[in-house]
Amino acid sequence: MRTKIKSKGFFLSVLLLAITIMSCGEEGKDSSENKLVASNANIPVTLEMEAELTSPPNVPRSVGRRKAKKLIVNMEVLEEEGEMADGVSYVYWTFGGSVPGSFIRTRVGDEVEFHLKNHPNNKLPHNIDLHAATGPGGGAASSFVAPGHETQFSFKVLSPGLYVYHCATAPVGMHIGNGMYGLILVEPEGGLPQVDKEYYIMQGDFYTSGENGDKGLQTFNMEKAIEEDADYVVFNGKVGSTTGDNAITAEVGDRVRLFVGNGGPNLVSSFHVIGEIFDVVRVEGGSMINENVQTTIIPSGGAAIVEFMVDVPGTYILVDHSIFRAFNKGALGMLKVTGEENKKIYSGTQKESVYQPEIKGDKADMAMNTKKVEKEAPLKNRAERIAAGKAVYAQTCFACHQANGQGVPNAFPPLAESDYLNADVDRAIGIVLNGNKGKITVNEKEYNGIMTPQNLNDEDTANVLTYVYDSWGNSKRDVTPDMVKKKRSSH
Ligand code: HEC
Ligand SMILES: [Cu+2]
Repeated sequence: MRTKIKSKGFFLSVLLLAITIMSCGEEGKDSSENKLVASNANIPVTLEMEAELTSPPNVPRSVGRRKAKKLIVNMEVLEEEGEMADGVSYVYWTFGGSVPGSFIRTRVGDEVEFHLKNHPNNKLPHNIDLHAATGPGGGAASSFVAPGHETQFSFKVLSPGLYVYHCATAPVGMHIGNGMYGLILVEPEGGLPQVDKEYYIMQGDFYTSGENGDKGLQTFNMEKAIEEDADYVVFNGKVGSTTGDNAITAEVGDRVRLFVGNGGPNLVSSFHVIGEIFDVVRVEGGSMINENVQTTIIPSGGAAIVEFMVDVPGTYILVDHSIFRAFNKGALGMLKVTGEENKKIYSGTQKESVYQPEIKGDKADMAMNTKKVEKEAPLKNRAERIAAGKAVYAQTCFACHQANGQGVPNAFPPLAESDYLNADVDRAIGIVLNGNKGKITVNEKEYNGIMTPQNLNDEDTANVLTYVYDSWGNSKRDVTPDMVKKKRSSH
């Protein structure tokens, strides 16, 4: 559609429009949009300035009322080793040293003079395709650059919206899969409405030589990438980029705007913030506005702008609601909101009491039967108890502490080789029985989360802890139902 604008057809339609404004109605929305974009091509630029570039989660200052300018973008490609997850490293290919790459903020009518510099220490040639640019390859054809070289091209920014840029050098999927993507925002004349907080979040999927959690330096795995079998799905390039101390923040009453992109290379994101409703979504980063949205879809190579007011303090979790990606592959971030409670909007737990419905008829028999079975076959030997504990773990603890007890950085502490666990068995029993909140330090890292009571009986509690102590380099000690019973009654 946009190429049409620049063709003769466009001039013809302008001519027609000049002759009769009535024709506008017949040609419909398409032509009025074309007219707008075409007139953006004629916005004059006067001064020149260097673009402010920021790494995630930050964004440059808004354009506000500034006039269109010649905007000079100096972007450096860096191939650098970074951390994918705790103890897992990866050689990222980046625009500007971060994944996603530096955020570029422009307005319609800007004439972007793009300088792409390929650092001499890099090993490969790269280029850039900006979805905000109109022209062959979005700039890719003009920006191919070898290590130790710089290329320059320029483009006129025609259409407002939030756009992805990425490397388009063959094999394209590999360059994108190694982190070569970012966002470029084109604000309309006069800028987007002012908000209190703005952040830059971009999802990406990664395919590594080892499995998720395998330590050490990981390399790109082409077969898994082709199968779309991601080991990591993350926000801002790594597991935990936006959790714990790295969480983005706001205060009660703030209006928050998230510029959310998806670099892919493969997966479509179902972007959701747990505990919030998006007041406004600029769908696919374009001009269409949707309101009161729970989850918005962000295609690979696409973006969305979401906005919401934060009314109640607390931690809001950003996820790809394809939820195993969030809890098992890393697509999880946090927005921490501080300020006054508002009990009218959210009460917190008002009451907690025992719920024990009367069991009648068949169900009662069944319940008694199970009890009988439990009594008839007590698990005496250690191997049996560990096996039973493993099953409890898979049902109850796994979601937070993860399959191999490795936890989730800044969110859920590890149970594997946990100094905290091994130091005090009585305390560990207490945590499983009663939950835990407040700051604790596990293996020199601080956690400040909430573990709820697990509602397990003495037997299951003993078994799961015996399993945990027996696994992943822990101290191998036994936890018996009697120990649990004693702890329970001492409470
Ligand atoms: C909903 C998530 C969640 C579940 C489910 C969960 N935990 Fe936790 N667990 C946590 C959090 C969060 C903490 C840290 C609490 C804090 O910061 O005070 C924690 C802390 C712990 C600790 C102490 C810290 C350490 O790493 O040694 C132990 C032991 C533990 N959990 C065991 C278990 C066991 C066993 C189960 C299953 C029966 C379980 N947890 C289920 C979230 C969870
Ligand atoms: Cu590249």
